[in-house]
Amino acid sequence: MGGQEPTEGPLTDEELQLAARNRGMPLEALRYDITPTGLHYLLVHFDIPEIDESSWRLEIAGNVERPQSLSLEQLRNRPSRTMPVTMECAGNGRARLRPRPVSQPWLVEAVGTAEWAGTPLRDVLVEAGVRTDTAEIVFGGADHGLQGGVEHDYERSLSLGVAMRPEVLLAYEMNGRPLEPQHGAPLRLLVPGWYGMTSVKWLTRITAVTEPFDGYQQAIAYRYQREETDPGEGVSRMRVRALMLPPGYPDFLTRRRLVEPGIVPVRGRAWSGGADVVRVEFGVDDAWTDAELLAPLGRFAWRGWSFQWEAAPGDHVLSCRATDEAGNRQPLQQSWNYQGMGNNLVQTVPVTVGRP
Ligand SMILES: Nc1nc2c(c(=O)[nH]1)N[C@H]1C(S)=C(S)[C@@H](COP(=O)(O)O)O[C@H]1N2
Ligand SMILES: [Mo]
Repeated sequence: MGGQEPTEGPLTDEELQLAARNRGMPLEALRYDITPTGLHYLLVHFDIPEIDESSWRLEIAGNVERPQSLSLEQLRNRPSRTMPVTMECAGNGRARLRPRPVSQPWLVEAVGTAEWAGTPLRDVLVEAGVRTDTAEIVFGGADHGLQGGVEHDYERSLSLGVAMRPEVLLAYEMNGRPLEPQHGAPLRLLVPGWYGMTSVKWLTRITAVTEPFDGYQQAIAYRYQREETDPGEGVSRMRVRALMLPPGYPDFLTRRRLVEPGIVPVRGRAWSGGADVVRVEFGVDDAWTDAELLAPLGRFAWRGWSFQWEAAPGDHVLSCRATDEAGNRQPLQQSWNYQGMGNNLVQTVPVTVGRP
């Protein structure tokens, strides 16, 4: 994210390496309310760190009255909360931009919904006695690497106000099981509604600071920039988006879908980090009709939708387009930015109806 010039050409070796390490959610997994853990998307910047859970501690320090050093058992003995939360990578959609920002080349599949369990961060901060002149809380991971020429641990910050929101968790379980190594074991931050980079995995340090945090993953990566020299604006909440389960069956190489003519039930999911999803439109060759919305799964989880498509023989392009309560609606044209962040351009699914 950052540091490499955008390109128009085929995938680079660097992008292919990243794509082979970091899986997306296969779109047929949109059929599940809760994404099975092995189908949830994954993004690991550096290496999965080696952590000994028996000696692991969460250190809470900085601008606090009572610094803390908490074991996993102490955290598990605190009040717990479980909730379905949809998480999406801020880079989802990047590979559809032209020119293409060079980084993890997601198309649309960097999303998943899990039942996360943990203890609310807020009470832990209150017990540590965070001082009132605190500007931000910095969350440090145990993973380490080089990005954009800068050596660092993966670290991100939140304003004190966001960190104190009741839905923000120190999460130790995903889908009823302890976190798996790739998802941040033994503990991660979970910030519902925000793009995934906020939810720091392999969490080991929480530090209250009085000045805005200027670490690499905060001040340089994850910014909406017009160009490399533009300081840009920080990426935060997930933009509104709908996805569909591609109907019919795929051609192996092109992924074009093949369906029989007649009524084809199409379903999908829609979410927004800013407000509730209130509308999904289904598009066939640029003609749009409202889809039916299903009951929400939870305040911070995606919402199902369905549409009965009358498929006429021939080649078609299907799409879906969500709108949230705040009036945000997915764009039909790309809105380009240098790092390829937050590209919620509508999904398009090429389909052949009848024998090709
Ligand atoms: N410590 C640490 N936390 C991290 C990351 C990372 O590389 N290191 N990746 C972030 C990004 S960019 C995303 S999108 C989510 C992905 O979470 P998942 O792999 O559990 O789906 O984790 C975030 N937390
Ligand atoms: Mo991400």
